[in-house]
Amino acid sequence: MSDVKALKCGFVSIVGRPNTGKSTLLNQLVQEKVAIVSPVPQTTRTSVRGIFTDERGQIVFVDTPGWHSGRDGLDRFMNRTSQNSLDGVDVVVYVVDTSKPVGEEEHQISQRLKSVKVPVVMVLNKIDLKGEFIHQYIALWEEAKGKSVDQMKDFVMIPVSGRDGIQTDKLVDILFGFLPQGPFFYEPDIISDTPQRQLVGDILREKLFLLTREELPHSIAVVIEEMRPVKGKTTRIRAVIFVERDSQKEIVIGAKGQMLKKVGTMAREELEVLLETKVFLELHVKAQKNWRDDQGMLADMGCAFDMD
Ligand SMILES: Nc1nc2c(ncn2[C@@H]2O[C@H](COP(=O)(O)OP(=O)(O)OP(=O)(O)O)[C@@H](O)[C@H]2O)c(=O)[nH]1
Ligand SMILES: [Mg+2]
Repeated sequence: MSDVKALKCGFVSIVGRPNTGKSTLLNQLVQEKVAIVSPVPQTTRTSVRGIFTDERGQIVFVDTPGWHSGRDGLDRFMNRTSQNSLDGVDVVVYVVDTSKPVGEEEHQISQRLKSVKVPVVMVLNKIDLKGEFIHQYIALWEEAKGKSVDQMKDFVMIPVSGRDGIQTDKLVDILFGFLPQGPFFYEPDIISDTPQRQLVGDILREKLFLLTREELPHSIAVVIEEMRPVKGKTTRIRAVIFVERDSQKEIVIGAKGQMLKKVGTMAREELEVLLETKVFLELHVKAQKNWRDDQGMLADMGCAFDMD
């Protein structure tokens, strides 16, 4: 490793509205799946760290839940998590989806971000889809700041495709340019610090999001009740899938249990690679009304407030 004094190390928060590709970008940047991804908005519910290290230094990326307008307990936790991620970071990466027009949520986000004290990098994402609305996002930022982009200090825009890795190396170069000198925060071979139980629950939730449609994903939560090695070669996992209504329970289970079986098979394949053991997966489905406002349940899922 090069001279420690010359290393650049810092924290970079990745924020934006739901579904703009924040988690996909994080996975691309650290070259590993550390955050789950789905076509459904509000996939990410807790902040997830992904750590990039090379001879230049270390970037600790903090992926966050997409900012949205919902108001129940989980929504408030998610939005506050994103808001808190702005504290103490060295750079904010603001990810926008250039294949979609600017919407109301985007106006609120740009208002929140306009006064952050650290450099903001606007990632004009999904450029593989041709970036039809790029100009709207530039105008949005100019409106929020009250001046044109070329008059802005510490503001950079970069078109990127997180999915295809277009210009993501360039983004890393830009970020290193903003980071202070300092020592590593993590050992160089660490890519994520997400607790394994949380990742296992998230992987199950990702499969449920991919296989169920429409509004159902917002009603789904996964709690890992048990996870332990059996005879060294197998991991036994018991998970409870919570939904809000009995009718949703039927959808998750599916005719003759087909849906649940599919979810289990897809999740098990990925979990066996992650845990490097065989996996025995026991899934239960329970209906619990209003779990999104139940502080105890939210705490079990790692979605609890520390205060108030
Ligand atoms: N075409 C294209 N699709 C992308 C790109 N990045 C992400 N996607 C897709 O956009 C959808 C959302 O991606 P996520 O990474 O889950 O988005 P997110 O911003 O983390 O979403 P939340 O966690 O809900 O806030 C998925 O279907 C991705 O495959 C990209 O660069 N190009
Ligand atoms: Mg996400």
